Amino acid sequence: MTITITAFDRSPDGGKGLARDTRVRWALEEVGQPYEVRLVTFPALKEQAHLALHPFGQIPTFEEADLALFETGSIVFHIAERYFGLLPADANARARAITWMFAALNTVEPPILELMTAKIIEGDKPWTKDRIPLVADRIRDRLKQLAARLTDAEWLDGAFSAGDLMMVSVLLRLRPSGILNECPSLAAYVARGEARPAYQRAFAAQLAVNTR
Ligand code: GTB
Repeated sequence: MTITITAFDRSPDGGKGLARDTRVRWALEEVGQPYEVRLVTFPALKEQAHLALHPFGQIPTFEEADLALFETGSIVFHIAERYFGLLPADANARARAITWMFAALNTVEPPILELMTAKIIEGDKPWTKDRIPLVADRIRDRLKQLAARLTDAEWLDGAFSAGDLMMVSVLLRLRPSGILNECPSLAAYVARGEARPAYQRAFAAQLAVNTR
């Protein structure tokens, strides 16, 4: 059955891995599942055909046979559950890997998104200059806690899992801010994720779309 995902017709970052189809592409590459991509323009995101798939008018979505999903957490979890390679077989290890997926999305990503919002969407507001350092410090707190748990391990809990895929995906959005490099062990963790052949294939495919 063909898997089809949606991605930006033109990503604002020029296809450098920051848009969220990257994590879905990466998951599919890790489990060795081929997929097709339907490119969507910004206006088309808010049209009925796309809203029927994604109630918030965003990318990415995932379709396979009669299943349609939105939200990268749900999509990556579904891929990890259905195909071999992203979740350990042991039930407890599996539960911990899933916990790291939630931690990435619910605990680490929110302040990172706040920083993006402060810089990009609210960049011209009078409070932005004062707000950015506060948000940046909240991110630094999370990074310190995460680095304390990771120590010098390669991955968060044993072998690479969907938890690492999600955590690396969330953290790499920090690189342009310089905050990631303040924490060398996490910068190295992200670099290990990006060095995986599956990530490289996902990145190259997204870049190709945006440089066509
Ligand atoms: N919670 C949802 C999920 O995880 O799937 C969030 C999905 C989401 O934010 N999608 C964004 C989108 O469709 C694209 S990824 N936005 C259009 C809209 O809301 O109208 C966010 C994103 C976009 C571009 C860059 N970039 O170019 O730097 C970075 C991140």
